Amino acid sequence: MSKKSTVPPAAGASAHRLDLLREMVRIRRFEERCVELYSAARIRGFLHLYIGEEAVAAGVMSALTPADAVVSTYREHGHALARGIPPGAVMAEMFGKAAGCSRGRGGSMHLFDATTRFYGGNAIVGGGLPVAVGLALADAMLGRPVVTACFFGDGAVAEGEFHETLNLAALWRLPVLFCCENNLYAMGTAIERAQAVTDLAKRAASYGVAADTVDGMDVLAVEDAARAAVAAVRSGTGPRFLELLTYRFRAHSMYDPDRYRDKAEIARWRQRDPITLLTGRMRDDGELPDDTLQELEAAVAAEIDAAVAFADEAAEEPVGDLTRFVLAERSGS
Ligand SMILES: Cc1ncc(C[n+]2csc(CCOP(=O)(O)OP(=O)(O)O)c2C)c(N)n1
Repeated sequence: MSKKSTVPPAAGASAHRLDLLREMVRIRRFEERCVELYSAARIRGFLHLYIGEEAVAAGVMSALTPADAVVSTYREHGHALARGIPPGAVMAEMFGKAAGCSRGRGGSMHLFDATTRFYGGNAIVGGGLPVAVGLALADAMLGRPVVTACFFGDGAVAEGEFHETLNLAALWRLPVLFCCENNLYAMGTAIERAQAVTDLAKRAASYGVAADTVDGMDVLAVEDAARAAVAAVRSGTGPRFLELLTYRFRAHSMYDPDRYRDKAEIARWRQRDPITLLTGRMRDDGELPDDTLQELEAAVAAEIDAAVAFADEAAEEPVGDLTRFVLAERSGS
């Protein structure tokens, strides 16, 4: 969950569900604002939206401690926000400003923040997997009782890196939680056109990695599964794999005309919108009065307005710094 959110935490018996709802709403509204800013050419380059998949980020992050590490993909705004990177630092990164979490050099696909142990944002499909296994190896060698959560898409399962890293993580019993966000498409390619075995949990299990398939639209189911898996990984029994069945409501990226998906399929998945699902459940349980939801939406809107204002007012990088950070610098230089 967000640690640096400016929105105060909820209190009371249903506080936790409200926190999960707030996290998903923050991610959704942040990205909706990104769409507007992209259309206004304030954000440039590629932009891959996570809209529809928010339950995965909110549920998994809620199961981690601040000491755990997170590795992500190019569709990582939701992971970054749920991990606790301030929205202003994420938005400034989108704007290419020096106050961005990657000093404005990474943009949307390369969010990075060592203080929250968020090790990217990676444009290479499957590219985060070896990074995650390396981090987990380092933590294991240093005797730190922490877990590395690695997010990747179904498309990454077709990459050699997936197989090499799962094999090594299983062989060395490394503390990694593999979180596969199966949204059924890798760009314009449906999973059944690209993968001979579409049951991705089975693929992980073939390496001796305990694997579960979870409803990735149900944040409570995601959180339960993630908590159980994290506890098992932390106890030293080796890596775990979660296949999180989810769906992106928008195109692969802002440049994608999205002609490969059936409109009826999109409409079917929209009926399982993770925010609507949790809202409905909380309402049924008498946990979500209308004014609470309105207050939540207003607080999130204010938080995002502040993030955009921060990014707007932030300075451009000085031209003299343009050749810095190409190579590692000694501290003080
Ligand atoms: C190694 C590599 N091959 C191809 C690409 C081009 N590419 C970018 S995104 C993508 C699809 C990946 O799909 P998936 O892993 O399922 O993630 P999703 O976009 O669905 O979240 C591809 C093939 C790339 N960036 N890196």
